[in-house]
Order: sequence, then structure tokens, then C-alpha cells
Amino acid sequence: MKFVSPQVKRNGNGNGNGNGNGHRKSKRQDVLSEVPHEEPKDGGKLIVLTAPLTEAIDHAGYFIQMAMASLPIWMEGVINKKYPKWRELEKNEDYSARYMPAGVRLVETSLLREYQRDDIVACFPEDLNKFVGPRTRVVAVSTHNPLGVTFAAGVYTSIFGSSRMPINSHYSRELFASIKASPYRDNFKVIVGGSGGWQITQTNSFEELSVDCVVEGRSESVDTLDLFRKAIRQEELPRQLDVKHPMDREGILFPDSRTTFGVVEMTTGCGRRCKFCVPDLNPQIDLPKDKIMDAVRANIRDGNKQISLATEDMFIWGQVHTDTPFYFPNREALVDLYSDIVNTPGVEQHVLSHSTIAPAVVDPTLIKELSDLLLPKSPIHFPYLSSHPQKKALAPLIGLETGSVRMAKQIMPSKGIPFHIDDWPSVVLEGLRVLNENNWFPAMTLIVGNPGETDEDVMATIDLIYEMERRGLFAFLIPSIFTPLHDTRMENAKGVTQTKQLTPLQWQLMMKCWKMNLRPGQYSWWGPTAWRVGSIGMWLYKLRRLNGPNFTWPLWMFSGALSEKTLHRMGKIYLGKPLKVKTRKELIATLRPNDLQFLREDNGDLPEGYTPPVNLAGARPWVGVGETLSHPA
Ligand code: B12
Ligand code: SF4
Repeated sequence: MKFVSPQVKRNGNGNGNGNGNGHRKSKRQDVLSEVPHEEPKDGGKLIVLTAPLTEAIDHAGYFIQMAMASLPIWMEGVINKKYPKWRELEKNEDYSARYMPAGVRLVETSLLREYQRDDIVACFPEDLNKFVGPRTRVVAVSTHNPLGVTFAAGVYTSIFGSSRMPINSHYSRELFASIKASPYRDNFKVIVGGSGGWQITQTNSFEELSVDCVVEGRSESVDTLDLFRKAIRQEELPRQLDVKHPMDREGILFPDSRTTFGVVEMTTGCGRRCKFCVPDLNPQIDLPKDKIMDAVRANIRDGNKQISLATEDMFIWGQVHTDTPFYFPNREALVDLYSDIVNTPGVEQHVLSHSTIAPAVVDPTLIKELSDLLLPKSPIHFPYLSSHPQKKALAPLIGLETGSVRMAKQIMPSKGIPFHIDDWPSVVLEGLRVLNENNWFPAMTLIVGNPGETDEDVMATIDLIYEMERRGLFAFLIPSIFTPLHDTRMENAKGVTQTKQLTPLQWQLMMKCWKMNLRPGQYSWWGPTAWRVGSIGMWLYKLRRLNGPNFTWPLWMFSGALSEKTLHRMGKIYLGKPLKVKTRKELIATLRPNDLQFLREDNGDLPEGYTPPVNLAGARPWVGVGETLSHPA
């Protein structure tokens, strides 16, 4: 029996040659035509694990996947042109995948506690037909963002005209369609998990995608194992299953094989309790260094050259459940961990994932020490911004979300602790100053259209962005429309839902962010004229109809065809007003006396005459890490 994938059918004659209509074959058709559609010789694997192609690729770093989550499928050509080899995959001799997203690897590791190695395979979507056979009882899919309905992803596709089909979503649907078309579909269950599973549940896409069960939570859970047992016994599965998150470090497993981008978990949870946040719902855990290092070495052994530690806030690692509050980073522990990672033989590249900004104000020396360690192995180059001899830079993802203190108090009152949320704009600007001075140019997310957001709130955020510009600070600003995420305290809150509903000020904020992002680009190949002509042309062609009249003047501002001062004089845009910003010393002066003891003297700026208390062991609270403070061993 043949397992004909739907793409092949669509492409023409059904024998795998997508060239049935006589046109020149596309690269994609070429790949498909080479796929043999044979029944697996051994009857297939009992459990087959996979992930959408666009989430599994290990090519060209994080940005390609982020772009594919946001660009609509009709813009795929842009990616093809920039990364012509993005579809090239590395496989083992038996066609199993050489790398898979960390989520898939964790499911694999979790299942290996109960099933034989030979019963399980992790493969790329194009190889499913080699492993799904009459013996298969479960096809398990791990996905990050299958339908593109999460923040940032949806908004950019909707600006360009199709809110439902980002590139990643197209490939996810293609994967589900090929599983649905399997001749053995009646014999196996399709179980989906990963951080994007909720998108299937919330849009009730079970039938359309042919999914039997969506698991919300981690694969380590005994409930997940139970579900697989049921599926293997061919019993009915619940549509949705919420499974528990391990409560301590010992409960979290580590894969012993290569992950996409060398992702290795560093922490779970966060602790700052922002109301819109999903990962913060998980317990705050920092994972043991020895297990992290084993996973790093496993990646290198299996051919990876890049490592990235997955976290919501890298700065909490080493300071979870110690005597020091988690928002005063454990400098020695962090430097020790990152030093061991970048100095592991075979690690050629290291990329940061997520962090918060207040730690840069709390401990600028830590930022400097990490920069010295991490810059040489960073694959990111910002030629027009970096002062590093090879123009290297670090670019973690940091949440800015809003410049409005009123809004921040409502949605993220602890985002800047130990500093008071009243000082949020100063914490952002001061933190960014420290980061930029050390060649960190973060990607910062902003939420536009929060529930209850007023024009004054948007103006406050615009003020902050203009203040960044005035001070010559740089962050890659990623505005996205508020998306109520499942299970969060804002899951039932309603903000803006479509780009057409955005006010002129909200549009201005979005377009100002993008204009700021292009500052370094203005000197490079694209050039200012290309932007002017291109954006106005796009507007005339398509965007003015899609995004409504409120989009018009912000787009003119973005294009640079008219100066911001002129547009302001015409009454078309708001020119941000200068902000009064606190210095680090002034920010520190606002701290509660109890918090001052956790600051490091070598950073300076402590209040005049302040002497840090000495503990019973004769040490300062932050001295003697590893003895007085628990340092993950
Ligand atoms: C690394 C990372 C990335 C990387 C690499 C992703 C990759 N392909 O490997 C990059 C930078 C490319 C990326 C991009 C994006 N990301 Co991301 N990313 C992360 C991060 C930091 C770690 C993910 C990870 O590997 N974790 C470790 C693994 C082990 O966890 P896991 O995948 O969740 O798997 C566990 C469970 O989910 C479950 N599980 C997983 N799969 C399955 C399958 C089955 C069958 C079962 C039963 C269980 C199960 O078991 C695992 C543990 O045992 C998370 C935050 C976080 N801390 O999780 C954000 C996160 C997942 N990303 C997020 C987002 C929004 C995005 C983007 C849409 C951002 C954007 N606009 O560009 C894109 C989408 C990319 C795409 N391809 O579509 C959000 C998701 C929010 C949501 N709930 O929808 C998160 C949670 C960040 C956040 N703070 O909000 N991301
Ligand atoms: S700081 Fe980031 S990870 Fe932490 S709770 Fe807030 S949004 Fe979530």
C-alpha cells in the first residue's frame, strides 16, 4: 500500500513527480518527488514522533523560524531567496531525524522510560511514510505555533493580508494533512503537545487536522505516559488532557540527543507574575548544572555546534529558592555556567534566549562579565551598532510590553522588581543603556491594544520609544497585538482583535517601532529610498484596503517620505515628549532598605554612608556563593 502525501497529489500525477503539468519543477516539488512512498518494511514504528518542518529546521539560527511564524505564506519566496538551503535536513542512516525541537526530544526521553528504543522514532514530516505503518499506534506531534494565532505571529500576517496562514502554519497544516491521509490512520491515534497545542483546542480544529488528543503540559508527567498506554491499547482518548508540571528539578528530564538550535532547558517558570504570561504559570525551577552540561555534550556529540539555554529569564538561574530574592542575580553561578558552556569543546556558537531587563540595572558588572564570555561565540553581528572588534552582539528577547505606568501596574506590576513599577520607563532606559554599552541589543516585545488601553497609555509608550531614540539606544522592537493566552489571568480579557481596529496612535506606535528597527539598516543595502518607494507602493497596492484609514499617516511616517516634524505640524502624528528619567543611582535610592543588602558594592551607586550588613558567617549576603547560597551543582 502506498502512503501518498497530499502535497504530491496536489502537485500532479500522484506518482511523486510534481511535474505533471509540464512546468518547470520548483525546488519543493523536487524534494517531494524524491520521497519514496513505500510501506515501511518492518511494519513501521509503534510510536512516531514529529514536528512541523518549519519548527524542526536547524538552519540559519532563530530568526528564520521567527520570520516564518510571522510572514504569510505568499511571502515564502523572501525566505527562499535569503536562505536557499533552509529545507536541507540532516538525517541518520535509518532516516530518523538527526535533530528535533527540544519538545520532541523530551517526549522521546519520557517514553524511553517505558518503551524500547526500537519502538520509537523521531522523524521529519517528509519521512513519515518510512515509519508510519500497520504497527503504528501513535503519531505524536510537538508544535510551537501550528495555527499562527499567538502574539506577534498573527499581527504581521494580518497586516499583509492573511491572518490565518503564516508560513509556519502552512507547513503545520501540511504535516497534519499528510498524517490524516495515511492509509493506516484508523490504526493509530494522533496526540499533539507543545506550547502551541492550545491553538488546536481553542479553535476546535480537531476534526480538520485529524487530531485525537491535545496534551497541555509536560511529557514527563505520569498522566502523559498513561495516555500513550491507552493509545497503544487502541482505547478512546480524551480530546484534551491537562497534565501536571513537575514540582522540582528531579522531575525534569533532559534529552541525550541533538535538539534544534541546541536548545537545552535552563529554567522553568519565572516569578514576576505578569498577568498575560503562560510560562510564569509553571513552577519556578532552575535546572541542575550537571544535567544541563550533559545535554550540551550530547548535542555536540551528535553534530551540533550551537547551544542555546531555554529560559524565561536567564538571570534567575542559580538564585531560585536561595536566601537571596531571585531578582538579584547570582553573578558567580551564572558566569560559571555560561563559561563552562562556551568553553565546552565543539561549541562554536551560543545564543541567548529570554531575559528580563531589571537585572541589567541591578548588576551591570554581571552584564560586562557575561559579554566578555559570550560575545566571541555569538553568531549575531550588528556592524553598525557593535563596538566589538568583530562586530558581534548579543540579542536576548526581553519584554518591554508598555511604556505606560498605569497600564504596567495593571498587567505586570512586578516586571521591574526590585524597582517599583512607577519607575518602569527609567528601568527600561537605564537597563538598555547598560546592555547597549556591553553590545547587547535585545529584541523587545511590546503589546499594543491591551484591554482598557487609552490614547494616553499609547502616548506614554510612544514617549518612551522617542526617548530611546533621543538617547541613541537600540533594541529591535517587536510590537504585537494583545492576544489573550489560555489559562492566564487575562485569558478572558478582550483587547484589539484586528489590525483595522487599531487607532491612529496604536498604528503610529507600531510603525515607529519598525522605523526605529531599520535605523541600522538605513546604512546597508536596502537604503532609505527603497523603503520609501517600497512601503508607499505596498500601501497603494494592498495595505490601505486591508488596514483601514488609521494606517495611512503612520505608514507615511514609516516611509520617511515626509518628515516626522512635518507630519506633526499637519496634525497627523504625535511627537513623543521628553521623559524625565532616573539614573541608576536614583533608582537604587528608591529601593527598600531590606533590598539594598543584596546589591554588589563593585557596581557603585549605593546610597552615601550605606554599609551592607554582615551575616552570621561573617560574609556579605552575596559573598561565598556555593556555600552560603545554594548554587545548583
Ligand atoms: C527556544 C524557543 C524558541 C526558538 C526555537 C524553537 C524551536 N523550534 O526549537 C525560536 C526563537 C525559534 C522560537 C520562536 C518562536 N516562539 Co518560542 N520559545 C522558545 C522557548 C524559550 C523554549 C522552547 C523549548 O524548547 N522549551 C523546552 C521544551 C522541552 O519545552 P516544550 O517544547 O514546551 O516541551 C514540553 C511540553 O510542551 C511537552 N511537549 C512538547 N511537545 C509535546 C508533544 C506531545 C505529543 C506531548 C504529549 C507533550 C509535548 O513536553 C515537553 C517537556 O517534557 C519557549 C519558552 C519556554 N521556556 O518554553 C518560547 C515559546 C514557546 N515561544 C513562543 C513564541 C510565541 C514563539 C514565536 C511565535 C515568536 C515569534 N513571534 O516569532 C516563534 C514561533 C516559531 C515557529 N517556528 O513557529 C511562546 C509560546 C506562547 C504560546 N503559548 O503560544 C513561548 C512560550 C515564549 C513565551 N514567553 O511566551 N521560540
Ligand atoms: S517577566 Fe516575562 S516570563 Fe516573567 S512573568 Fe513577565 S512575561 Fe512572563
